[in-house]
Amino acid sequence: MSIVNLNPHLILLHAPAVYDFRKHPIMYGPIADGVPSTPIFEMYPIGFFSIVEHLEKNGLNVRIINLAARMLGSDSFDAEKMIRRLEPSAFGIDFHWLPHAQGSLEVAKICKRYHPDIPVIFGGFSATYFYEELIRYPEVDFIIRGDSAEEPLLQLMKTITQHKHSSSHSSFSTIPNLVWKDNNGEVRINPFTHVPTEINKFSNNYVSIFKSALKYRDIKSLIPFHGWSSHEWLDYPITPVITCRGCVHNCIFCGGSRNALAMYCNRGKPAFRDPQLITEDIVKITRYTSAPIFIIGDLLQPGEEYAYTVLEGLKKATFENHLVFELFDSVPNPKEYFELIAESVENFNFEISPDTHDESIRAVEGKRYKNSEIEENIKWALDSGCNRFDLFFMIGLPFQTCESVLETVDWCGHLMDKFGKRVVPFILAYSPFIDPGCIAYENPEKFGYKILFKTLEEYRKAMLSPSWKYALNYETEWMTRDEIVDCTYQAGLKLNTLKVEYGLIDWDSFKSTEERIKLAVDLTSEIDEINEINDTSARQKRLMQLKPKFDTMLNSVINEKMHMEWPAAKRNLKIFYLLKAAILEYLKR
Ligand code: B12
Repeated sequence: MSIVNLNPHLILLHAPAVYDFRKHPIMYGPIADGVPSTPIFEMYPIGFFSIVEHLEKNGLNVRIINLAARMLGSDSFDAEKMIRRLEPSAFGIDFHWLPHAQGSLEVAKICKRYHPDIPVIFGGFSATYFYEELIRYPEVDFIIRGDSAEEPLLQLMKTITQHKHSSSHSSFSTIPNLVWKDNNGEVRINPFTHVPTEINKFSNNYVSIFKSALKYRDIKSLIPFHGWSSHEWLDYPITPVITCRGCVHNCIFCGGSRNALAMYCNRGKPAFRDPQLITEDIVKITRYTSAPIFIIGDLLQPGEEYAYTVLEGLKKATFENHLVFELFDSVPNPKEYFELIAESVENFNFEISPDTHDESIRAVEGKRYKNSEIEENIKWALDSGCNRFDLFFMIGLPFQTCESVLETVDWCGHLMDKFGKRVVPFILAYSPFIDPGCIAYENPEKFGYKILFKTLEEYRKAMLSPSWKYALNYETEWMTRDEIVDCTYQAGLKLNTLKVEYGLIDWDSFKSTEERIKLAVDLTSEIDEINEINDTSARQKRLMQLKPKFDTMLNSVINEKMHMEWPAAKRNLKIFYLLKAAILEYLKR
């Protein structure tokens, strides 16, 4: 543990969605109400973990700096000053989620301003989709396309570190999936051939991340989300376990669907990690934390046998962690499945996204299950001992009017009434963007959508809109942007009332959510009025006056974040075991 290498080969930077959000007056609205992060989207891609693991295994030093979380954590944190002091061989910036269009490019500009000779590498889903436009920004040197960047990035980093003192670029042309600029500034697009069909070597291993924290003596920069303080996260370090890359389903609005990934990530079919390895990953994680473990991807996706193998494995282990399972479809044999889960793990929770109560709308979206099947699933899950069953509903669907949305909220009331407090519904709008590459985005007319922005530059600017209404990239034949926003607030108010009625939330929580939604409604009209002002500086001045009010809604608008937290045991992170494992792994090298 003697070396503290302050100049790692690669520094992965995670930008805030908007740079510098602390200075821009923006009402982001409920765009992040369905996820643990704020609308700054401070959570970095989980793929950072497998990138760190793969590169470190191959002798490179990698450090993660979550600039977004550091900036949220402290008003005085100076990202520019921090970047100025860094001296890696390359910077890697994720442009995975489209809302980072403005922030990731601003951070790249800062890297270039202070370090014109250090290469800047982009990667992630949005970088892949918009690669042709992205590579033309002067602050971008390289893009690695695809959902599996580990190996091409390793090859690129080896080439960069070997060529540090030479001007030869020829070896870049053999790196798969790479998009780059040659010495004459010409864009070169290498074949997109690296799409692994097997992902067993990418474990869900968080030890390498803690090893990195030890090495750079910087845990604050690693905090994956809601980094108000590292202590809070240490209390609730929910840990994801990735089961696959790709998906078997084709939900029309999902940028990670089968067709979407075939279209822009060249992925012909999903790759699943072996079920025995999923069990091993989970058991390993339980040694370091007693926090909830979120299994990403429905275990039933590749078939019942896969799910049953994972569960049989878990049955042999003993742990108290709450496991969270996703359902992408209704379970064909719910009684048997939920009973098996109950036999295999002590604490379990579920989530499903029926999106609407209207079965015909759900079918257009690509989800064919019936309400009666959902109710059956909930019943069997709860009867078997499930602690909590979350349901997600969406606004902005084909054929969906605001009336239909409010009927969906009625159905939420029915479910809470029938099943009690363990059933927790959420409602959200597709926001800020319908995912590029998804079926609805690529064939908007077919589904009654109008896509309002197409280029990366339009998205970059959209993120600076004063209110989320103007950032929305779509409207439907059935709802304009105004109606989508208005309906989201109406649905939020109604669901909030039902939640207090059925005892899911307390009075204080009800009141604060109601006040926030009403404030958001008022601010929406005020922003509309301000938008009519022609003089840019007068407009900006008026918006700046509202910024303190906008900032009261950063944490959430229609759903309070704490209601999204899964049940968990106390004293979550077993730091001693984690440190021990990190040190052992460090010594192995
Ligand atoms: C799990 C998941 C989540 C989780 C966890 C996210 C996380 N921390 O990664 C949660 C639920 C929190 C989430 C939130 C959101 N998500 Co999400 N999510 C997924 C999901 C289902 C799986 C992702 C996964 O398994 N990744 C596997 C890991 C191993 O890969 P990876 O993280 O993508 O990283 C690899 C590559 O992308 C690349 N890469 C990534 N970064 C970089 C950087 C560099 C420099 C390089 C070279 C490469 C590189 O290399 C990595 C390793 O190979 C996908 C759908 C899908 N089928 O993929 C949607 C998906 C990625 N999410 C999406 C969206 C829109 C969001 C939200 C913006 C939604 C919202 N409005 O709240 C938020 C953003 C949250 C934030 N940043 O704070 C869209 C993205 C579309 C787009 N182009 O913008 C997707 C495609 C589908 C969807 N609608 O859900 N999400």
